[in-house]
Amino acid sequence: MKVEQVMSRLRAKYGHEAEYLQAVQEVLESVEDVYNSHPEFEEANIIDNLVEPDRIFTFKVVWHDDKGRTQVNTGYRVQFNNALGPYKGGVRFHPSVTLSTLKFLGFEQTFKNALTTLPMGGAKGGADFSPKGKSRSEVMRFCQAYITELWRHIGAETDVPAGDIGVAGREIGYMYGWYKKLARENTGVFTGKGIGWGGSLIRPEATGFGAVYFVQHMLHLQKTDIKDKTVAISGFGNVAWGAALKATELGAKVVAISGPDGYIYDEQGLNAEKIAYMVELRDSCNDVVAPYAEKFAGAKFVADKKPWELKVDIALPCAIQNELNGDDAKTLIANKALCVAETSNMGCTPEAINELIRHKVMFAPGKAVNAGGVSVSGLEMSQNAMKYSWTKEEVDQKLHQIMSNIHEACLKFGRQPDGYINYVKGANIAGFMKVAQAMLEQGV
Ligand code: 2IT
Repeated sequence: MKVEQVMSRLRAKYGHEAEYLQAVQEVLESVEDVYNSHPEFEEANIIDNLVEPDRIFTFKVVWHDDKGRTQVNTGYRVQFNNALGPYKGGVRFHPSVTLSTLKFLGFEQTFKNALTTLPMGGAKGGADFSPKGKSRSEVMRFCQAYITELWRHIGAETDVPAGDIGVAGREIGYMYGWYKKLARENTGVFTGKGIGWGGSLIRPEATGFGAVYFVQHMLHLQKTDIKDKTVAISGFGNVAWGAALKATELGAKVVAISGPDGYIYDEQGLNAEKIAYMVELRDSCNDVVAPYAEKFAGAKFVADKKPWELKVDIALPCAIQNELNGDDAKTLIANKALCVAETSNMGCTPEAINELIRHKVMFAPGKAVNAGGVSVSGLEMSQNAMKYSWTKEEVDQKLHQIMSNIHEACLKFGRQPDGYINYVKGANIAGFMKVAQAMLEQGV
């Protein structure tokens, strides 16, 4: 396999799908050598088989807004690969969603889910719907219209959706409620469900908690700790919330959060009250962080900028793909940042990743760092199958163990001759080998 040949074939077919091509290229570059040392992979043409999604559903989502007007959006589900288990992955409602977005996310999810070691394949869904400014009943009608189209293609043993940007507990509730009416069954077909009706404890916190546990492993390996470190977080959604909560609990000082309108610099650091306010802002559905600076003295709002210009020890991109670019990476390096952990999926551009690795900054990719979310989704599926639930402590302990195993897998495949850990290589090779081996064993 030659990366350039595969990429030029994909570019000819999918030249307009920039995010998908970016995600595939990163993985292929990481695995090229290992793949080529396994002639049986090449013989079975695993690469061509693995870069194409198994199937894609695209559909029109028609719903009525509060004024009674008909609204039309485009909905998708990309079932990428089920070599390791039922298709599994979140649903994103955001105006930027295209097929390219969901193909990149489904591709990444396949390897991320492999890293968790739980039996889950990879998928992703969503729609170009903007929840911003929508009323509760508009969101409900949209979720119902989305599921009216999708319900036949999902199921507890087939494809298990969950949340992502714009989809949290409320939306999962509406989608699950509608699915039940249509399918006339009550199974664990979604994860991220409410605690009272099949959800798992710790699921809302899991992505952020898992990311901070992973960062702790990275820091401990370099004989340091998150305590007393300054942290910049982007975003103020579910993932940013979990990360802020755990980092603060472990004694770090979270000095920044951000939104589409700009970022907040809070020199004193977040605390429980401020984190609770951040959730209030999110739930308001206005998509702005600026009001934080009006509420808390000493906090500053910087319009239309990202928090990567701040001097911090740790940067956690927690918002969306390609939110940290090459120039941001250069600024962080100049400011002597210790660690950048991608908590959003593909949060850093290839230029940013190259800069960070070239300067030997600790850097880990989303599919390792943010795997805690889907891991607890996997644990929610286990609990649903058992018709039983674990305590908070039990789930948290399992999450700890999974993040520690993922870190070990990254070390195994990512340690460079000079001792630097290339977590991108480590995560990509570990995830890829597992999926490729399963595909080979199951035949075509
Ligand atoms: O990107 C992700 O891993 C998620 N949005 C969570 C997926 C899941 O199935 O819990």
